[in-house]
Amino acid sequence: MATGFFGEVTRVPFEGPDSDNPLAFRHYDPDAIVMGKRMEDHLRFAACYWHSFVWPGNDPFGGQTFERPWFADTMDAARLKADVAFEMFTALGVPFFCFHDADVRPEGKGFAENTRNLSEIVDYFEKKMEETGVKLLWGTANLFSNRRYMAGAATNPDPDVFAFAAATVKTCIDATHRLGGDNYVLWGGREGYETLLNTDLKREDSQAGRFLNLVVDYKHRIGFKGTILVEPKPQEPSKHQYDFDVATVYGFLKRHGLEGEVKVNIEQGHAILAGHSFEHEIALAQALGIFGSIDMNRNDYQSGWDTDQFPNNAAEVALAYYHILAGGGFSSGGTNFDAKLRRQSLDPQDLLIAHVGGMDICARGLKAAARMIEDRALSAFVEERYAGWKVPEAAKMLAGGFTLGEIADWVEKAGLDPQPRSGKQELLENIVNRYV
Ligand code: XLS
Ligand code: NI
Ligand code: NI
Repeated sequence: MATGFFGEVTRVPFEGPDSDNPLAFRHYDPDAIVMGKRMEDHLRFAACYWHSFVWPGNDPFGGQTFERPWFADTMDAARLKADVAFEMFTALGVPFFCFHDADVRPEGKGFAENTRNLSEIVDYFEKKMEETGVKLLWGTANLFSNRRYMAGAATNPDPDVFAFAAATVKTCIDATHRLGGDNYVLWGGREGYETLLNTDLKREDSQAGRFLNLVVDYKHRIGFKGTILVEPKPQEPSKHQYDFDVATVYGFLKRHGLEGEVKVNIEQGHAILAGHSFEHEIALAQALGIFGSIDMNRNDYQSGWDTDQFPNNAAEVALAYYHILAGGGFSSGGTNFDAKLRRQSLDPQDLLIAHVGGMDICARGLKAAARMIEDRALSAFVEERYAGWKVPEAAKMLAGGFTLGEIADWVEKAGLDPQPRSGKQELLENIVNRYV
């Protein structure tokens, strides 16, 4: 039986670009074919549980603004929350959802009760997923809200916290595995430090390396076929977080022998916090072979904080999908909205409207990106820019076939006199604007 939380709305339709219905898609048409593939299969949208159904609307100066009938720490409330969540997923037509253990089950008195509560709600999810066809993009453990994680989970100075966190992750991978999740995410919310005055960096790095190795080992033991993803973020909540950005995570994975096992979940807002663009993080992850999935939520450019807003900039989104498509698109990953309403957006329909807008912007970005790829609008120029490397001497030099001395001989003999060439940035920017 429907909860009635969203009123009459049961399914948001596609009505095309001319529609002025706020509860209709103007660009997201799941069955439209883009580069030979259905739009839904390209974008692989997921809605997250935590921001839409758990966050009370508080900020550092004010408390709860949202009043939701499921705001209570009981199993009944958890089931009502699940009912409404799946109604939202279905109304939006998102094929996937994501959750933390703490989002979906009441907080127990300790590990055993937490595990029981989680497993009870996972049973409930199994039925809901069966009924609705909604699938799990990824599961994860909340290793940052409870006070026991104040000084970190894997990187805590207290080995008992490490063990508690490891045991909790085990139960969350089990849950993800049972629900057929495509990925398992680790965001190191408290893996970092507040002050170096009390911190042993080298030890904490080895703890984090051991933790992730345990996770990967467990995945293989139970035959979980999903991808393990680490989500980089440079700060907030810690002053400094260890998984700073894609490059830092790659170094960490290499150091601990995990670069072939673990990929990244890149969040737009975290990229900005790290002083990068979203497309930089995506393109770098593609280049390093560790691109996995994205959290498609932006930050406010003025406040400089992780505000988790729904995306609304077609040009930025187009460049993100451009690099995703250029690398072959998603495999196990997808587009998760790790995004929340503004705290004044109180109405149930605001939840739908926010996702509809985000999904439409992504669809517009995807279409623009696909056309740029099909027309080779940028790639032809980039290819031509590096064409000199096809010359036999240049190819040999790159392959390690010359010493410095031999290169010097070649430069002299051939009389090389390189001339600078225009990088054409403005031209390329104008081309992108034509597609967006
Ligand atoms: C917080 C992170 C978090 C992860 C999942 O900033 O984005 O929401 O996506 O733990
Ligand atoms: Ni975030
Ligand atoms: Ni995130």
